[in-house]
Amino acid sequence: MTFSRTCFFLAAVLLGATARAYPPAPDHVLFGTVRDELGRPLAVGSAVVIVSHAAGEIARTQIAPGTEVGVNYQVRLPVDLGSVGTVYKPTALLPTSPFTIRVLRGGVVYLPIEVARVGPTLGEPGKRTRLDLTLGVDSDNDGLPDAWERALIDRDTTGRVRTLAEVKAGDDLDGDGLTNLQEYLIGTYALDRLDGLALEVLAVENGRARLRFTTVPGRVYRLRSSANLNEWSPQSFALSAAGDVNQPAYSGREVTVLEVWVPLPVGGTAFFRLYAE
Ligand SMILES: [Ca+2]
Ligand SMILES: [Ca+2]
Repeated sequence: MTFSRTCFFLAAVLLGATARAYPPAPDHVLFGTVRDELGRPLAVGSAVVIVSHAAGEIARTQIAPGTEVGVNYQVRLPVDLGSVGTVYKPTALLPTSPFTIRVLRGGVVYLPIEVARVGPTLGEPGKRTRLDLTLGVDSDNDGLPDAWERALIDRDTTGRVRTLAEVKAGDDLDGDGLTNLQEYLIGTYALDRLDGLALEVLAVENGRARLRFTTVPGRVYRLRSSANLNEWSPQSFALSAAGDVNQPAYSGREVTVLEVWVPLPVGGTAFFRLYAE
């Protein structure tokens, strides 16, 4: 009896050691921004991202504030290295497994246009993959949802664009240096060259530069700075002339002109870039 129990115990240890090391592998993390058909990032708690494959659901997550700026979903997917022929649990994926993602919002299940175009496959264990998701229909398959393209056509009084085919993701219809896809992402009007992403230096006061830019709801704004135009670093800012320089980003809540303050190096030159997502 003692012998039997001892054998069982040893076997369990060996199996356990095997199972921990191989084939289960570190999770693969999928993350990104889920946007509605007009390009607005979905609000926290307004939808659920569901990942599944042929055998059923793998994981789901709520739209949530991300650990990174501009990220509103993150989901961990169990990975199996596939070394023993069967996966260690039914929901585990092989690194090359196809899977699908759906977004449940307001009782409606959406197949994001990025997933409808190309079925994603998982990457390496322990790695992270950014996969931004867009709700809606993209009938001309250019990455821009029909709803956004139709809204642009409806607002155009000049006759420049009349059909979905005439609104191309890579074109710059208003000549402001931003493609239509970029304007969709940052929420600017793609037929007005004055409505784009611009950063103005208003003044230099008390060792700080006063900068100005326009924000729109749902977009997140960040600055980067450089002394030589080659190396760029994240630049925090203050929201008042004497405020602490501790804002790494600003989340737009309305269409407004925002002024921010950044410290300047003594006797040096500084360059700034504005990013929106
Ligand atoms: Ca389209
Ligand atoms: Ca443009």
